[in-house]
Amino acid sequence: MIAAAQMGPIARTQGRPAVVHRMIDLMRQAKALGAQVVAYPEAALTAFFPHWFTEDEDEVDAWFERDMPGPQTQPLFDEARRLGLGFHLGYCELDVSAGQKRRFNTSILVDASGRIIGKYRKIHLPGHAEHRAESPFQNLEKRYFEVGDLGFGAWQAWGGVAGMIICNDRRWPESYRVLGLQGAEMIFCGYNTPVHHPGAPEHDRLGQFHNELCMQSGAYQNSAWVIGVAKAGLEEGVDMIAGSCIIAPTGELVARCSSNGDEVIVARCDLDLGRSYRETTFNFARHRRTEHYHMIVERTGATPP
Ligand code: ING
Repeated sequence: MIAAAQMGPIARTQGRPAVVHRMIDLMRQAKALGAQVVAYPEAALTAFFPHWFTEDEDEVDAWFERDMPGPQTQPLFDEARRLGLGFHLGYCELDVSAGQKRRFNTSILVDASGRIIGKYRKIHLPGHAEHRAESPFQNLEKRYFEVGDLGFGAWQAWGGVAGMIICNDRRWPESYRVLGLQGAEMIFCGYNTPVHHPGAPEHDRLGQFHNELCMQSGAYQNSAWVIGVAKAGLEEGVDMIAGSCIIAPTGELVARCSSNGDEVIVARCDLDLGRSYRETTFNFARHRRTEHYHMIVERTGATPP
């Protein structure tokens, strides 16, 4: 059984101990519902600070974790071990090595003993690097994070193969395919997705539809379970979609949150369901013809490419 632990807004003033307390409560609910694994959202420990502009480096760094687990996140690892639960966690990673600071939008998989099984650093950073004063809110991931340098990894976990993507990654088919080519059977994806897209307000009405469309297609086309977990609700003036869901390799959405706050959903994720598709319809070795996937671009007329 896999649980998705959707989280409601985290105020800028809400410290990590209070957030971890909420997360432990969700973990206990997941355990009570029979879960082996619980998945938390992207940037689950703090407000999603890329939604506002600051030039103060110390203020930016305060949103990051230098150690994982650190003193304020250790209680989460301890409770997971006590309950015998594995978990997925999205957080903002400050990596200081050789005197250099590197900042990533990161997620990890942790087993029931508290060991970190695998780490992923977000590759598709949406938004912009410069302050857009005219916008009702920012998306400054290109300013605050480096592009992930670990690739898309897959690890043996919970009786199968597990991988991670983060938020905007879920909109790009390559993210799932690179994991599918590694035989990923469970793909964990946290997200912080505003309802309103300042650059394209006409897209707003389709926010939930696109959220499900991209994860359902990724799941089906790669014969994997996809667990999408939102940080949802009105957070520091930015309304974010909820709709956390668990999607089967069939592409069917088998569980979905009905609130936009802290809420746990679970599904019995039978990995044989994915194998059924991987051995037939999506038997990559038998059916994919990568040698024929070349592109021919013929430009006619004066318009340059
Ligand atoms: N957020 C959003 C996401 O990809 C976005 C940004 C929203 C991009 C809607 C395009 C359309 O869900 C993050 N944090 O990636």
